[in-house]
Amino acid sequence: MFGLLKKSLKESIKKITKKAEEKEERVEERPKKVKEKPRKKPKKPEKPKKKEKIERIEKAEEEPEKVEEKPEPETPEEPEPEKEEKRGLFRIREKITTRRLSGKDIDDFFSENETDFLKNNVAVEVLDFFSKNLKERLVEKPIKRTQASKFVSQVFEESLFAIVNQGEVKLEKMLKKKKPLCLVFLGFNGSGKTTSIAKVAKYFLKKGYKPVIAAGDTFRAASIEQIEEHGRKLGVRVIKHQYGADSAAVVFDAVRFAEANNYDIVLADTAGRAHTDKNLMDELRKVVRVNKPDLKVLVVDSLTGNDAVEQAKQFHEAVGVDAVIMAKTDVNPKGGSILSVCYAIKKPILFMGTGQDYEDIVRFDPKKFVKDILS
Ligand SMILES: Nc1nc2c(ncn2[C@@H]2O[C@H](COP(=O)(O)OP(=O)(O)OP(=O)(O)O)[C@@H](O)[C@H]2O)c(=O)[nH]1
Ligand SMILES: [Mg+2]
Repeated sequence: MFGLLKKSLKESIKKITKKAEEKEERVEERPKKVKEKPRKKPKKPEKPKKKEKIERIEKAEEEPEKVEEKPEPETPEEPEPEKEEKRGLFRIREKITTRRLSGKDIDDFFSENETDFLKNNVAVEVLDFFSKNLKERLVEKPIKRTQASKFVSQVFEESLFAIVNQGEVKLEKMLKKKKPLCLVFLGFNGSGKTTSIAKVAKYFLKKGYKPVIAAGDTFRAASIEQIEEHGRKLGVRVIKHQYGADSAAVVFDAVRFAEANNYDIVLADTAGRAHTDKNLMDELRKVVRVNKPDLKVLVVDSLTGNDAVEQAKQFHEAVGVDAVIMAKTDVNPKGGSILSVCYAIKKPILFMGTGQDYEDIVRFDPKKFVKDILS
């Protein structure tokens, strides 16, 4: 999975590490801290005890010509100049050899490798963020000679994480609070909506929840039969109307059915549409307006390439996407569209589709994803 992106990132880490290693060495000498002995506090002159005091007063009265001697306060110990000298002699100096990258180094790297990233569907705005992030963390930072590769890898990991970590959808927590939950699946033609619904239904069945499917695609020929077939195979109830019926009404009926029959979750299919198709986008707005779904899930075909970002932005603008499913990641060696889509609309990836079987779906874990593409 994402072989090309992995390769590109691995090479990038190597190139930046090499840039750092080629830099002139800087030797910083830091005196090792010498633990100084605490200086002796000057002793306070001892207070004469009460009894002594009275005796002295009495004595003084007897011998008035004698002046009472004040006890000499002890003076603090002056540091001997000899000791100071010794401390200097034994001062251990720690040598650290470091390199520092400049802003130009990072700019040069990006202008040399931009095409490679773009070819892997990493969007320009993601590259800009990435470059800014690398600069903030790498430029003029002392990089220890022996640890350059580790340091650069770590900075890459943190920067990629910042791109894909766009929050989390806590499905199980949501299910505890509200039943039935209503999830509407939307997206471009053929992106993988219907298949993803079947996979998500299986995912919930395995967790012991009761899902019901709404056959909300009343537009495309054979779409109702397709989803009914999934329902039959999975043993999941499908609520349907006729072709050409109002999609919003199908979803509405499915929610009422789920409420009346104690179902946990409604998974609503919708017709595939281009974000440029005004009528179909209006129909989608109506589905959302009437049913107020708990999650509007955009299904993106990860093979779409750079157009995926534009699709995501347009759907988000039209109905407000809450989460994304990236389908067909198993057949996509590029992988950049994952970074690009979640960064473009700042929404979390809920699942990744990893094949054509019902089991081929995984929850998206940003930390694991970053570790995987850097491994
Ligand atoms: N390899 C692979 N194929 C997938 C995946 N998800 C969906 N597909 C395939 O993609 C094709 C389209 O899937 P659908 O689920 O019908 O897509 P859709 O978005 O519902 O399509 P429309 O309703 O026509 O807009 C089918 O052949 C699926 O088997 C996936 O994660 N991996
Ligand atoms: Mg479909």
